[in-house]
Amino acid sequence: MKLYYSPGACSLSPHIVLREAELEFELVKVDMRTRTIDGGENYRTINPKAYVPALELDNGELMTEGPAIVQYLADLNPGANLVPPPTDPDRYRGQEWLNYIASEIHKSFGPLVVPGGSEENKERAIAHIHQRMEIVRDAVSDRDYLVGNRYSVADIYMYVMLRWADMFRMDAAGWPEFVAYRAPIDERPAVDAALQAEGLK
Ligand SMILES: N[C@@H](CCC(=O)N[C@@H](CS)C(=O)NCC(=O)O)C(=O)O
Repeated sequence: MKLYYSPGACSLSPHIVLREAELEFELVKVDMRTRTIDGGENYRTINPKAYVPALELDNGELMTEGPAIVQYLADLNPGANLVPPPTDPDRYRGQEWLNYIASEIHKSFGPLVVPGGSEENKERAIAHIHQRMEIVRDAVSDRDYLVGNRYSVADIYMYVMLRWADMFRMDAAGWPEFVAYRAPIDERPAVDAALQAEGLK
């Protein structure tokens, strides 16, 4: 398998999952400015959506959308326990979180990265992200992880969002509940290896 990624982007989430699940993979870096990969190939010809992450399966098919990719990868190695099995209600609670993080948090960062965005729009986006993150903060205030109190792909996705909150110096990054929630994830060897491989450490 090949993971198309950009350092520190949301593709870090499937990258960590690949390592947690001990799967074999190759990393392919996408230059998001030129939308090319090493060697100059146009990324749009590989992924018409032109964004990361994208996962090329061993049969050549392409899978996109982070929440789908992480669940697929987790299912490839059930022994890694990164998603509950089908019919377990916690599997769908995990999907609830993945969807919440994708649509309510991840996409809300948009105004912060739009070139030339106004300060007013950025402040509004930050206030909105804080409001959405409060829901997650409250969920982890009396537990270690989001689903069934065991580390899962939802935590990995949220971890990437917390790294972004930190990068944009948002207050949420310092909320004690998030500091406590994030600390053991920071310590995981798979997380460390992914950060090193993306040149983030
Ligand atoms: N819906 C996609 C969104 C992916 C996405 O927003 N990727 C960002 C990096 S975190 C990106 O490549 N942005 C460049 C662009 O949208 O053109 C997913 O959940 O995988």
